[in-house]
Amino acid sequence: MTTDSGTKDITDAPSLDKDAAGLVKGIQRHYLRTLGQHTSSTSNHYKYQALAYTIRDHLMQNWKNTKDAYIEKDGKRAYYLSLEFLMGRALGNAILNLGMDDETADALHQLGLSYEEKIEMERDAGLGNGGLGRLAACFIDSCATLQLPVTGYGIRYEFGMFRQLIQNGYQVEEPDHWLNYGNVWEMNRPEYTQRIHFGGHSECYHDDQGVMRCRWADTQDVLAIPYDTPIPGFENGTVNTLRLWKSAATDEFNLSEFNAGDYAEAVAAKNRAEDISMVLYPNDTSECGKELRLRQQYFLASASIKDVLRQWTEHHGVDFSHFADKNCFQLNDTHPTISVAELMRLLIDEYRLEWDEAWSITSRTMAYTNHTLLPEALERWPVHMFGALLPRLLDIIYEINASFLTEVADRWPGDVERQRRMSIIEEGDVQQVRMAYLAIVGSFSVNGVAQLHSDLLVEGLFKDFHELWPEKFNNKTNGVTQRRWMAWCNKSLSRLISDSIGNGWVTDLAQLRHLASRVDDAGFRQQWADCKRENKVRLSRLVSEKCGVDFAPDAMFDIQVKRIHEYKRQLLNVLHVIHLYDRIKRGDTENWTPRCVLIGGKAAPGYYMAKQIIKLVSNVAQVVNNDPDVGDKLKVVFFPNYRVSAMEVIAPAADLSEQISTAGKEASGTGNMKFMMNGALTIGTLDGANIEIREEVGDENFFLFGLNAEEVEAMHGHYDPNGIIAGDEDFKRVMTLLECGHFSQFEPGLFAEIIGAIRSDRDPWMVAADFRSYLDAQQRAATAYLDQQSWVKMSILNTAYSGKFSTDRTMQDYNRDIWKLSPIAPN
Ligand code: 26Q
Repeated sequence: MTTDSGTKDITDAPSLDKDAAGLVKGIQRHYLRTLGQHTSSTSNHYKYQALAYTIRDHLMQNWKNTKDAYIEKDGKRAYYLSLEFLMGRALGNAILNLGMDDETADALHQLGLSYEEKIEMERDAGLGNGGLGRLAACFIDSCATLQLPVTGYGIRYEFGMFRQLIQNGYQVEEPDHWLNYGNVWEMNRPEYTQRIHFGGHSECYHDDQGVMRCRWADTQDVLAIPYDTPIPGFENGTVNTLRLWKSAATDEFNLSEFNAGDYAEAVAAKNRAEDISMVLYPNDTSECGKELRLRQQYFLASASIKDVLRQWTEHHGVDFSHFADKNCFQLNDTHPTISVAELMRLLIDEYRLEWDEAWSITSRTMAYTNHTLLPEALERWPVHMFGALLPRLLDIIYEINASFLTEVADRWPGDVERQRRMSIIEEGDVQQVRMAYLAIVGSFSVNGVAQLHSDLLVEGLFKDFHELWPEKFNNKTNGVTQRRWMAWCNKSLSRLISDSIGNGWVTDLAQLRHLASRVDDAGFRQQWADCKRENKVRLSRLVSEKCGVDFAPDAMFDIQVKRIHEYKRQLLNVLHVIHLYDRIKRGDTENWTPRCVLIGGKAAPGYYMAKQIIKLVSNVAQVVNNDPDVGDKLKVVFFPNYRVSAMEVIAPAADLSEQISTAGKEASGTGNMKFMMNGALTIGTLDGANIEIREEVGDENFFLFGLNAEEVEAMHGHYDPNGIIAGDEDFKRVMTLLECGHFSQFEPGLFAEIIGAIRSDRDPWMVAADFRSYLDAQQRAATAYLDQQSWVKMSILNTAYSGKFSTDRTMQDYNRDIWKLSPIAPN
């Protein structure tokens, strides 16, 4: 036997040449040696992979140096716990952040390969539904750029967000097997596998000191295997980590398979273990209550917390006295909130801390972000399901609740109604665990994601908790990363901006304000308009390919892309389209502004109304696009399979960004920020971050309409949509077209439910209430677009004043107020 002790260090890899020649060599080497390819005609996919491996090589040393520095400096660390990370593609982002864009283009040119084709070969990592998942991706990007020691923890779903096909105007879901051709960016780390418990029961016993303790016995265990993805910062040598867990059966399952008597049951049990990380739930509200989803949540929480405790005990032993000063978990909505109980369980049952000490640590370590104002979207789990799956955690939650309710009773003696309202356990036919309340009680910080949202939380949903602990509540307005959402996806505009004000904006977005002084420069405006036009041509090509409809690049590109939801009011958008169609048919087209309307987004597979709305958009598009009277005055498409990589083409091409949710319902919105940054004007309500967008850009550069949140609330009980329709000639004509079956020629009654919803005085989204003011705002936008000089000025100002909406700013706010981490540069 020999042991490892040579004269050379295995970790001391030779450095790589970052120039085009070095890249060419790398690509050739990986093509032959890593991928075993020997003909140059093989599919683009291997060429993409060879390039991706070559770029990945350049991240590895930085990744190691970053980890070394974090261990050496032993500073405070934060963990972003999220059931979703909607990463999209990684290659272009890595090239950009390494500062190797020109070299890559050069190398590919030398090899006679098309850059864009290679980029297009990468599958989106669609491990998220929408805003919340994409926010997590932008956050970890910004943390790496700010050199903050933050690790993302999530689930490595075998199937991400479904692929959306449109067949006969209807959404059809197809599984997204994104790992089919392998994933260049992930590194399997089986040595950090964790064991996760389910089922069994909790029992009390006396330990070797005679102390009464509890434990979780007779559990069925599942393995959690980590896969790490590098998260590069922008040109700063930092590479952080996104750690995603895959579930696997334990060896016991494999052994028991040989036991013929139980064979079928053993295989089924193995499947149940491997099911956990099989699929992302494709709904973006928590209506489901499915046991598998609860398993996923606990799986993520337990694996991640155990991983953090493993690292802690490796360096600090079992002394937890400084744990809360050195660690912080940020809970992305209530989805990973079971972490509160899991950390308590591990500290008490495994590390034998006293309850009070464990609680002090836990409640100084957890921070919770809320992403919704809809009361029906607050997560609840039936107590009986919880108890069967996670019995020991339910014990702990009961105990947390008991001491919490004592605190409430001390503060408001005799107020039993308040105790009932605030209890973590909801009483009723079926008892439920209220996850948001567990999150608030267990955290030292609770934040909303835009100022209005945070204000409404403390006035409404969380009012009682705010009265008890006002100091916990705070706002952190969302953002997006300008590296992906400007520097990468809009290269022509980025170049123009950098030529004009320097490239500091890439890491300091507020610098964009220097563009404001350029609006009076006609030459600059022309260049700005040229970039927009180029981006519109690019989108037109995509629309023509995917939808078979021609978008004329000089028309106004009017765009609404986001999940399909009644509260987001894609329906209001359609009503406006029908109104424009009706005007064209009536010849009311003086001073017409040609428009191309694009609507895209996925509906939760079980959300009937959302799917009907997709069908309505498709049918209206069919009629409008094929009517010779309409011609180029109006085009409409439903864009299929909207996702991160589609937005990278859509946002740069938008003229008008539709942010038209019922006021008080959209927590923040982040698509609105991507559009603004790329020079689109917003037509929007006073909802979510729209309010702050308008504050930044000025009301003269924003098309505002609709009731505000207060007016929406006051309208309940007085809302009379039929009266509104009857009093508005335009609205009457639109409803007549809908109701006479003009958009459902061969299927009368197809849109009956949609019509019913618009006409219902209990329509919670009050589509009719905002119809007139929406049409007026649309007319203002159309008129404004006719004056291209002034439109381009407004476009420039939107970009110029988008500086606040960088996740760099958002992360600095989280760090200043919640995490309190020191930046650490790699070794
Ligand atoms: C929960 C339990 C069971 C099944 C599904 C879910 C679930 C999954 C995803 C619940 C909610 C979501 C996603 C919510 C979401 O994306 N919210 C959006 O978050 C953005 C980032 O803060 C905001 O900008 C949006 O306003 C908000 O709608």
